[in-house]
Amino acid sequence: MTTNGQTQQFDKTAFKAAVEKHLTTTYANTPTTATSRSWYLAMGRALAEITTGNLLETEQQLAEEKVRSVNYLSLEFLIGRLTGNNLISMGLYEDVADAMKEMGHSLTDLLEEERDPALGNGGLGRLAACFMDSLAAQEYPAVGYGLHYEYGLFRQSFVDGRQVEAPDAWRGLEGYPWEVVRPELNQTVNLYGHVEAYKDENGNACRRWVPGMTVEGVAWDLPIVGYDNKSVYPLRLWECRSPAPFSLSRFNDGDYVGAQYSALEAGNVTKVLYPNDNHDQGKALRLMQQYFHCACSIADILRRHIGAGNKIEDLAKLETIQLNDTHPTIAIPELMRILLDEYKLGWDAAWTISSKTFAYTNHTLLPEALETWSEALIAQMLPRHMEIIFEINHRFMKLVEQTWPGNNEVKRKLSIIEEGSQRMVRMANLCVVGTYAVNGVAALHSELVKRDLFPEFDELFPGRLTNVTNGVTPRRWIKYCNPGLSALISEKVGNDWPNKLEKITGLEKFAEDKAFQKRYMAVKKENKQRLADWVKENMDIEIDTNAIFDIQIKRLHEYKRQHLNLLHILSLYHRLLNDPSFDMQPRVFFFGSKAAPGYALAKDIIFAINKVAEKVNSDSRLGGKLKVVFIPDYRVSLAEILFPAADVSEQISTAGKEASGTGNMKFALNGALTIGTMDGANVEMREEVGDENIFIFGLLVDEVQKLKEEGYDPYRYYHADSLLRAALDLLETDEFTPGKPGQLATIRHNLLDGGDPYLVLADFADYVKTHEKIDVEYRNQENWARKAILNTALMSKFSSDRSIRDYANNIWKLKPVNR
Ligand code: GPV
Repeated sequence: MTTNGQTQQFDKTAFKAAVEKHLTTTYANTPTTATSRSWYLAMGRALAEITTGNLLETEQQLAEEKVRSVNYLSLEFLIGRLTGNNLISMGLYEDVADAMKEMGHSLTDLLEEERDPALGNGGLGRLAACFMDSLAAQEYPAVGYGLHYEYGLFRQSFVDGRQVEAPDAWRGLEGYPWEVVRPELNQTVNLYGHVEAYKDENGNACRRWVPGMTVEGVAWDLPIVGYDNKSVYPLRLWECRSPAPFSLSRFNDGDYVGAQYSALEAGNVTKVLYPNDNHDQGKALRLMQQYFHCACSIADILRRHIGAGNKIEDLAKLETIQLNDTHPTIAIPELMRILLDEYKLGWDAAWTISSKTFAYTNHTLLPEALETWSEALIAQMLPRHMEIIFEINHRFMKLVEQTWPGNNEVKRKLSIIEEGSQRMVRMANLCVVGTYAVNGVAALHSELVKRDLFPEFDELFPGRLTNVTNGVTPRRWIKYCNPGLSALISEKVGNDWPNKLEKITGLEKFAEDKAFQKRYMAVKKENKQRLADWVKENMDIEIDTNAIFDIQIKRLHEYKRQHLNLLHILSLYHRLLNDPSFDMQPRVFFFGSKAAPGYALAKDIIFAINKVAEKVNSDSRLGGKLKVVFIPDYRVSLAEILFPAADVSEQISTAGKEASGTGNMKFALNGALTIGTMDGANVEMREEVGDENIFIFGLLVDEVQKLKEEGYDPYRYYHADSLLRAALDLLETDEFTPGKPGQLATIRHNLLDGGDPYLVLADFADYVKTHEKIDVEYRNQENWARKAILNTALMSKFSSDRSIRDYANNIWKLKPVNR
């Protein structure tokens, strides 16, 4: 029996009985015939009994105490597998491992049965998951609101080197053991129709939405388990259902079958996650998802608020709503609509509440990612919301006129409505106007938000634009994924570092300690072996753990410059084959990345890397010095193997383009050295570890801007640098695609003649030179060990616990509530 956070005491006998009960009654299996999958499911259900109980108790306590909470609205929560992580938070990992062993099963094997819930694309969705973990670990009252997609991010495979997408039915046939449906929290969501004017009982002119269709929102709760405490918060995911025929107009017209048919279509709102990262596609179904998410979430927030006996006027005192990028912006006019049309508040009273309730996080400056929706589309799907947006803008334009009288240029720039052949609603502008705080996600990014994206807004609303530097949860990203390193850290600094990451700084004094260096590097070696074993088993590629493991794992995007990495690999290939004096440490380059299905160049880059890998890995002339491994279907559970195994972390975006990055932090915490540009959070990581312990290269933000103004000429670099020329020209040949020259030429063409906005060739020479430095530094293993240890020791700033405290103290004004 053990005492810990989530259970008063763990009763092993009772737990085993609960597992067996679920095995037989929930999953219709017997202990003798059940597969590992059934055992995993039964174990998950037995554990979820504990967390669901604690979730309900937490919910009730917070409602009774009338405490202030944050509501984190996000279209994506990339939570990854929950079982192993929840066991750690519950303090039950060892106990449950014992219990399952007594039942004849290895816990680690059972954990492999869980399919990743991939309800997000990349950094933005994973950040939301880390933030929920940190809110619960520190007991800041919170509810996460997202969508219960039937299919998460697609599963990726390679066919002849090309990405192929398949649906990701993450729940399987049996359903996900950690989720519980909450039918009493159902919501009804309206769509389409028109707005009508009417007079209320006092003769006041009012307006109301007469919807054309309704759909049902079903709430599914996943438990966010507080580490080492008794709090469990809900991650509430809405599923769209359309159980009844509900095209009201067609139904009333007697078109019964037609009404049913469109109801079926509406039932598809939460079918699938849009697979775009940092890119706005402008599809009507996506707007419907966004509104469905916001309507359900706002209604649920109001249900909780009013249900606990609070007045609507006190909403902003007790609730704050964080918008994770602009994806949930439509929540602003939705709350306004409810306050105006349902609670009958006047505009000013409603606006005061709404604009003090919402805050907004900006995650990108990339123009193609800044969302706009056509007025026509919004007016058709959400007619009353379009009216409210116009009214918000009308009043805002008056403020702009007062501040800059007669200046139409600034009006055009700041307006929520973009004029043009078709008028568009700029969601970011609506967010800045309609919230009390706007933050970027790293110091550099937040400065650029003020300087380049919203300079006039910063003047108009001084203090509204701020920074909260991102972070990652040390529970999943060290303790769970790197048990070897965790044991070593605990031995040196005590075992409370997972929720007090400042403690990890205590490792600094062991950086020079030879014995410690050996043990630290031995852990790294074990982690490299774990990855090598995975690669052998799943891809049948042999790799040597003495090689430098150089890893780039992130979504595929031109701005992240996987093709710069590829050019470096091609340059090494060229030198190994053509320069007898050239020597290098053996290196394995790993990639893990999904391309948006419609992003042709990104898919071409995947194809090129795979083709280069095929050739390089079997080319005996290279003497095993160079290997390339593109891990298929990169996802959170593979990230957990990759981060701990890295020697070198690739963070090579064009300066000014990566808002923060969070993989960079996970690598450094796990003792990889970064090769990176002065971009996003790399800048702050350099501040923490010092210039000697990070490999910085490339143009600075201002140099990028200057070069663009002067006119970037890729051929200048091509003609001046024979190595670059050799690398690029290899892409024209059939070296990697025997008998089919030109198959990789699109990349070369894009970089030389495509007006590459990411200046890949401009950073190539410095990138290569910096990699040569890495090669030299790695040869001295004591030197490398010292730097790696210092990276782990000096990363405490990048705990998402610190990020959440920044939000709580500086933006949300939120206090922890201990259970
Ligand atoms: I906007 N981000 C993302 O993953 N998807 C998006 O659609 C958008 C932003 C990312 C940024 O690219 C990263 O730099 C950042 O670290 C992350 O959001 C979390 O803030």
